[in-house]
Amino acid sequence: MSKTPRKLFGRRSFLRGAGGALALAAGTGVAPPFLRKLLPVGVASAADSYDLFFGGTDGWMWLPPSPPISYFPPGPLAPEIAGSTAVPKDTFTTYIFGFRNVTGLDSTQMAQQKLRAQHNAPLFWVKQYNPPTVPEFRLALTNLGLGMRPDLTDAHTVHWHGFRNVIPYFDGEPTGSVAVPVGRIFVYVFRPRDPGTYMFHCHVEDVEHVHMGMTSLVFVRPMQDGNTALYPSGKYAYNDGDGSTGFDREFVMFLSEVWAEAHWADAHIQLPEWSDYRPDFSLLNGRVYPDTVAPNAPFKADASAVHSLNPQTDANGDLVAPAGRPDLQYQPYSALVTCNAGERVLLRFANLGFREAAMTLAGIKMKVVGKDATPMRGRDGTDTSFLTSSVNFGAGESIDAIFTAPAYQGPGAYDTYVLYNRAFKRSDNLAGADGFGGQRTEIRVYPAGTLPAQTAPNT
Ligand SMILES: [Cu+2]
Repeated sequence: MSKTPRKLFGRRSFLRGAGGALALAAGTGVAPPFLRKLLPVGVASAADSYDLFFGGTDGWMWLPPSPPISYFPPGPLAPEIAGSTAVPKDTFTTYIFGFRNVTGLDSTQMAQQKLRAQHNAPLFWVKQYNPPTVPEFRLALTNLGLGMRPDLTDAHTVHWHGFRNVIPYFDGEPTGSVAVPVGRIFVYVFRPRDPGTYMFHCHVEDVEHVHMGMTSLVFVRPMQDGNTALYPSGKYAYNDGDGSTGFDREFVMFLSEVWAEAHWADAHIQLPEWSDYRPDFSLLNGRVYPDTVAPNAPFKADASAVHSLNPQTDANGDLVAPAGRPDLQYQPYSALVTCNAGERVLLRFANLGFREAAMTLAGIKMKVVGKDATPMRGRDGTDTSFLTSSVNFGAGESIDAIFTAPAYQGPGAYDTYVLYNRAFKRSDNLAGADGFGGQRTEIRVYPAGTLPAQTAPNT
C-alpha cells in the first residue's frame, strides 16, 4: 500500500524537509541531545548513549510448505539469500519485513544485516522509570533498507503501542512524529511509568509493515521487583502491594499472522490488496506448532541481555540458528513453557495479528491479573482478577495471566499440558488439513525442584 505517488510526494517530501531541519538544528549545537543522534550508519558504533539498537530491514523465514496453497512457497526468489548460509535451497519460504537487534555490531556487520530480519521482531523489556536509580530507556533505530525491494525507500519507526507519551515526538506514528529514512539513526527516549505487557510495531504503512513482521512484544517491570517479602522470587507483574502478581517464571506469547499471498506479492514487486486479508498461518512467537516447542536460538549474555533476548551472532553479524534447526535461523524465539510443580508462571500475551484470539490452557486455570498493561483492580482497589482456562483478546490487546503449576503426575520426565487457540482453524491453520501447525504450544511441568531458577523470559 506504500507505493502510490500521492504518498511518495506527500509523506516523504515532508520527511526530507523535517530531516534537513533537524540535521541543521543538531549542527548548531543548541539542539537537545536526542537530536544530535541523527548520525550516519558509519559512525553508529561510536554512539553509545542507548540501551538497545534496532535495525529495520527485510528478510526471509521458514513456514511449513505443505499442504500446498496458492502463492506459496515463493518460487525461485528465496534462495537468493541462502548463499551465505549452510542451509539448502528453498529453506526459507516467506518474505518478511522486520527488525534486528544490532546492539554491539560494528558498522560493517550492521550493514550486512540488510535482508536478515527476524520474525517476530526482537523482544525487549525495561524497568519502570524511577530516577535516578532507573533512568530513561533509550532505543536507537536505524533503517538498513530493503534488500529485495530497492524500489521501496520506506522509512521505519518504533511505535510502542499503548505507551502513554506526553508528547508525540517519540510515538513513532509517522505523520505526527518522525520516521527513520534509510541510512539514518533516531533514538527513542521512553519514561515507562506503567508496568505491564505491551507490544510495539513500525507505524509506517502500518497495515503492511505490521503484517510483514515489524512487530513484537515489550513489557515493563514494576518498581516492586526485588521485594522478596511479598513473594519469595521478588518478581512481579505489577506494583500490587500484596504479592498477588508474584511469579517464578515468565513466558511471552506473541500472536501474529501470515497471509502468504501478501508476502508473495511484496517479494514479487506486486501490490497486496489488504482489504482481501485472509491469513494462512497463525503464529506464536514467530513460529507455528510444532516449531513453537523447538529450542530458542542461543542468546547473548552481554549488556544487551539486560533488556532483550538477543540471539548470538556469527562473524558477519548474522543470526546463529537454534540447535539442529537451521531453518529457524530467523525465528529465534521458542514458545515452549517449562516449570516445576507448584511454581507460579506468568504468561504475557499480546496480539498483533488482525484477528481475535482465544487462548486456552487445557487442564489448568489461569488467573488474569492484568489487561492492556493495567492491573485488575477496581477504582477503590477491589481485586477484579479472575480465574479462567481461556483468555480472549483482539488485535492490539494484551493479557497478563498467572497459573500455578499443578502437582507432577508422571510417569514421564514431565507432564504436558496444551496451550492453544480454541478457534481451532488457527491452531491447525487449515481445518482438516494436517501439517500446518499454528498457535499451539506446550506447558511442561517437572517435579518440584527439577529446573533451576529462570534467568530470562522464555528460557
Ligand atoms: Cu517499517
